[in-house]
Amino acid sequence: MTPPPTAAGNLAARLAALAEHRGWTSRPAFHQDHRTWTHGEVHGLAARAASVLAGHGVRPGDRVLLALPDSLAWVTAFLAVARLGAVAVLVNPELPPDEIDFMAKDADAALCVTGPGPAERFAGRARLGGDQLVALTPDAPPATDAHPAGPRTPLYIQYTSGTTGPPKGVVHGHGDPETYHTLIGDRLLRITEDDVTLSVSKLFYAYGFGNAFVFPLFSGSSAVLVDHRPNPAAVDELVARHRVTLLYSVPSAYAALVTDRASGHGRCFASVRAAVSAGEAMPAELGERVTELLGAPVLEQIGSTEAGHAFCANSPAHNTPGTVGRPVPGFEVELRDRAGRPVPDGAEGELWLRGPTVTSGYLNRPEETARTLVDGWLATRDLARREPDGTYRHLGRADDMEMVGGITVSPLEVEAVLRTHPAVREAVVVAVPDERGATGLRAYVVTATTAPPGLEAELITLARGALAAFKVPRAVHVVASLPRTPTGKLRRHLARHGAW
Ligand code: 3SK
Repeated sequence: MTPPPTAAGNLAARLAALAEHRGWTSRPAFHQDHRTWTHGEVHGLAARAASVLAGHGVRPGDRVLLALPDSLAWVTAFLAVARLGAVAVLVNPELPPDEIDFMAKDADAALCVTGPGPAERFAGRARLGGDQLVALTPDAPPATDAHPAGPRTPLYIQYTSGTTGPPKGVVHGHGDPETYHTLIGDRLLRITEDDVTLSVSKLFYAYGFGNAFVFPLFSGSSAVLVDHRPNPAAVDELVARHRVTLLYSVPSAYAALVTDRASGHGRCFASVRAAVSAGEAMPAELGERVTELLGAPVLEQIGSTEAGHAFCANSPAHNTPGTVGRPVPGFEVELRDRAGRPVPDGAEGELWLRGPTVTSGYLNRPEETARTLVDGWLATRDLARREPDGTYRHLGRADDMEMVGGITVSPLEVEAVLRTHPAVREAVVVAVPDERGATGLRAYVVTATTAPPGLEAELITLARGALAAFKVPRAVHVVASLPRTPTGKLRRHLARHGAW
């Protein structure tokens, strides 16, 4: 039975009490730009920031949009919203204004806490600058009473974009962060007070939020915050400066790190004890190169905004490279065919799951919710195969498949072949119609260094030697970068339209 709402069930109150109880108040919690804030300072500032937000009219149940770069302002604003019993709407601050406006309207935000920008943005809603919040906080009185909350009381909303349609707001409750910290941060990753985290994925996103906000606050450890996406040289420098022990990133960023190191800019990664990878499958040869570079295991996992955090994961104790590991204990995973029937081990199927942190649904989207949450099971729309040892291999998204001449082709297979060429760092393959309307494959590749002359023809020859004729790209284009989400997932629909 769900426990009744109490102030102790409020996430902000729970974290502040935990820090006191475990004696973490003078231990580091967040580092940014040569400054460090302790757990005690963070919770103290958050209680004061709650008074500032209350003074700006925020009441329990209100939605407060946070469109801020990763920073102490982000952390204190989130905890302040939670303390007031309001709901934080986590938004990528780098999105174009009309996309942020859409979310402000969809969530009916009572207040938008934002970075600098023209006042007319945010759909004409009340707005508070992150820098104003920081300036007002130290002189505000601490809001001592936290609003009562139960595990399912809405706490935050993250937007997820599918390949079609507008982004959907995914709702999570006050109990979810502690649950995925217990299941993943504590039991699988064994995070201790001495760990130092660097997450390339940002706080507004499910992966970054768990890695660099939830796990450090629930474990008494610390995280390095970076207000931009760090390039390989910045990752080197931050790891060395803060003696980072847990690096969380995505395959494309690991590929850049490996390539950059190869060109001689590397520093010392001796402090890193594990490199977690999510967002998409890590090609096996890249995983080996990352392990060699960092001297630490690469732990692949898969999760989703709807699931809260990871639902299948490797751990330092049980790591099977090339797979996303086993279901996180507490989660059940099933592979089903298109008709909803279970598929046997070794066969490809769509991944369904149920578990304690799965969302209760999408904001304002009852039909999407009913399509995605069926009889308590979440349709992830990821394709996977279960190996005889119980690990899962991620085979891409169900909607990633391409059709060529009426035949379904997995672009991942073609991309893996192209990536075996030493000059290729990343590749995406999409089906595009030619001037006659006949569909053929087109590859876009990013090279590790300047593209050698004749690379396009070489890659087509390479594909001919390794693949059936209908899987060979008709054309290869060298590009500077691939279309990706801020967290590194490929935006195949943009590649299909050749526009990014
Ligand atoms: O993108 C993922 O696979 C992921 C992994 C861990 C936590 C959250 C997410 C979205």
